[in-house]
Amino acid sequence: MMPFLPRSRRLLSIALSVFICAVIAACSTDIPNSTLNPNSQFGRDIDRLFDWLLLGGAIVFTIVEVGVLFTIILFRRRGGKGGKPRQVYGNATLEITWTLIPAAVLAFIAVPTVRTIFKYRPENVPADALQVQVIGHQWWWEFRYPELGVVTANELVLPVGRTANFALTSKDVIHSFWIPSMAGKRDVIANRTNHIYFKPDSAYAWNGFCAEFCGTSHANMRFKVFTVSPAAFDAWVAHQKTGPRFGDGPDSSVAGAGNVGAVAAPLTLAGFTNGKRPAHLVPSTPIPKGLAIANVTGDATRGAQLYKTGACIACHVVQGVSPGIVGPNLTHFGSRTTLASALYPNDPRHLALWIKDAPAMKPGSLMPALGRSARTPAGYTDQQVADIAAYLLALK
Ligand code: HEC
Ligand SMILES: [Cu+2]
Repeated sequence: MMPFLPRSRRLLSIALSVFICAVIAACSTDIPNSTLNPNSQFGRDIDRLFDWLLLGGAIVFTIVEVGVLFTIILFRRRGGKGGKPRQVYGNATLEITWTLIPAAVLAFIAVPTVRTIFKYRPENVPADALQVQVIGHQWWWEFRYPELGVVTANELVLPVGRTANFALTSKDVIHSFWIPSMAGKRDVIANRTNHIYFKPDSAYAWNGFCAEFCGTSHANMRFKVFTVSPAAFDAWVAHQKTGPRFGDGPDSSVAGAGNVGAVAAPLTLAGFTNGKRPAHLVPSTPIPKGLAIANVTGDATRGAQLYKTGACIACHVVQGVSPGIVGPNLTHFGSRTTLASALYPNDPRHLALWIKDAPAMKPGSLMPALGRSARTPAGYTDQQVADIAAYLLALK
């Protein structure tokens, strides 16, 4: 039998393994959700502040620890000599010193911090910035580009090299807008407009989050950010400004693509086709237990009819079709890569399950269950749900 390692060796080997794990983790390059991998000047400025504070903290920590260890060792109780140590009360010099040192440390922290805060005041936004309105809802994000006449949800598209200036408000409770790899967080509050702006400096796709607890599905309130070339952005805007493409162009040929057994739809956004999308873009939320739908193929033409005559029109906008005011704009829903604020991939199966029972797919969701089940016997049949899903996916 192997002899047990002595205690000190065991502790050393644990410390070493932790250290090695940390070093290996630091080598990872695909870290899309990290503030330590900034992709805008604002993000880099915050990151530099963090580096300085970490360095300063490390220096203070080292000085204090050395002092503590020194005192412990030098003034330890030695064998034979017993009794109380000498008691010292009140030492003005010491007290003034240990007040002044932290004050100096705070000043050292405050100067660069306040300077960075002021650098990014709303007044300093460049005149040519792209204006984007962000409206937080329980539990999804509405994005409006007022100058461009574009409204979308849960997927933000931004041009590289141009400052995007966000005006943030909420329809209900307090949320917080956060794209870790771009900039800091900013609260999203009703009856108030907060601002944040930054200039993305590389083309890629990123994850965004709600960073303020806002209710049951707070953790499910995510979004995607696509930073694309100015030309790709212009093309995206031109496309968004058109009405839904269903029935008036080649895209209507995808009508038959609505098999709810299918897992992946051939989606494209800014060049991120399914095959090429980085892993962090594809949501991996499991389908809740007990939720199922028959393996049927949806028909988009029938779906269009059902949509136009159904409850959907009260809550959703499809430009020229329905004027709803509660839920996300669905005009170009088929060109989005994700569903339900980036919780699921946008494919026929997930979409059909969503329409069938949204509150099961997303706890607390304010979209009611619309498919037939024991709870909702008057709901749409699985075939009807698949038809509606095929219609929405055809809205490129
Ligand atoms: C009572 C209002 C209401 C009705 C009726 C309703 N929805 Fe919704 N819908 C919502 C809300 C609110 C959300 C956002 C839910 C969330 O993400 O938490 C939503 C989300 C969605 C989404 C996801 C959008 C996205 O950007 O990811 C789709 C798709 C959708 N609804 C389709 C439908 C269809 C199809 C119908 C009709 C069969 C329908 N909805 C009926 C309120 C409604
Ligand atoms: Cu939120």
